[in-house]
Amino acid sequence: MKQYTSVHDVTDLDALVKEALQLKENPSQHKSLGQNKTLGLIFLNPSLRTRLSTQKAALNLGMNVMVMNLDKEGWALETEDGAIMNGTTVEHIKEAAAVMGQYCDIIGIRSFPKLQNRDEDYSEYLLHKFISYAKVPIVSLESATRHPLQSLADLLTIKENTPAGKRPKVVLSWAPHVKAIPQCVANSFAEWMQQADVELVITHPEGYDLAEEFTKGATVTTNQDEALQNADYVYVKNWSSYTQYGKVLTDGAGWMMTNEKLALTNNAKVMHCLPVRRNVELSDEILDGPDSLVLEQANNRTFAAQAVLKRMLENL
Ligand code: SN0
Repeated sequence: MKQYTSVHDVTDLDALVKEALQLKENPSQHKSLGQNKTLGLIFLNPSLRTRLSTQKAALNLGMNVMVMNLDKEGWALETEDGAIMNGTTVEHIKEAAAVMGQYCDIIGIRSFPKLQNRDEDYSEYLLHKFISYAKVPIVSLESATRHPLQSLADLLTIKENTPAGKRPKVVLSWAPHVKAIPQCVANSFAEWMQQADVELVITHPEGYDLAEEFTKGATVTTNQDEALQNADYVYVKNWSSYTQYGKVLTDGAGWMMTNEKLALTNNAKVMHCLPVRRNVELSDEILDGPDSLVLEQANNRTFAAQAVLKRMLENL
C-alpha cells in the first residue's frame, strides 16, 4: 500500500479486516518488520486517540516514531504554488514535506478542513501536496474530508460484535454540537459502510445532507425515530452543513441520543469516534451503560493502524 487516504486505497477490504483482527490477537507477532524504519506523525490539529494508537501500532511493529505538532512547533506553512512569501508564512510545504520525507519511511498527517471554502477543502489540496512532495507512503490521520483509520476501527468493532452471517442495520444519526465540526468522520463512515455487508441508514435534520459521493446507495431520512427502528448499531455524530458549507443550521434540540430513543432499536449498540460532548451528543446513561462501544472502537484504532502500517512496511 503506497497511500492510505480512503477506502478506495484498500483493494481487499475483507482481508485487511481479517489481518487487523489477527494482529489484535497477538500484537507483537511482527515485531521485526519495522526494525530500523521510522514513522513520522505530523499534526496540524489536536489528537488523542489517533496520535497514541498509531504510535502504539508502530511500536508493536518495531518501528521508531517521531511526532511533530507542526501547527504549534513548526514554521508557519505556505501551501500556495508561486506564493511571494513576504508575509506571515515562513516555510513552503514543498520543502517541509520533502525534508520530512527524507527523515521518515512512512508519514502520517492530520489536517482538518478550514470549513470556509468547500471546493478548497474537498480538493484535499494539503494532503495531495504532501503526498507528492514527501515521496514516501502517506497515511491520513484525518484529512479535510475523511478519517479512514477511524472508519477501519469502526468496521472492526462492528465485525466483532455481529453474529456470523447477520447483515446488521447500521444507523448514522446526526447529533447536536456546540460548534461547527467537519463532515470527515460521517463521510468516511458512510463510505466504508457502503463497502461492508451492512444496511446503512443515515438520519439528520433538514440541511445536513452529506456529499452524495459518500452516501450514494444509503437510505437517508430526516425522521430519526423511523431510522432507529430495528437498528443494530447507532453511530452518533455531529457534522456541520455541507450544502451551506460549514454552517451550524440548528441547535438540534431533540436529536441527542438517549436510552428512550434506543428503545426503538433492536437493542442497538452505540458508537461514537470520540471525543464526545457528554449530554449534548450522547447522554451519560448511554456512555456509562452496557450498550456503548466507544471504548472498543478506540481500542481498535491501534489494530486498524497496525494493519495499514504492516502493509506499507511490506511494500517498502
Ligand atoms: C473532530 C471531528 O472531526 O469530529 C475529530 C474527531 C476525531 N472532532 C472535534 O473537532 C471535536 C471538537 C469539540 O470541540 O468537541
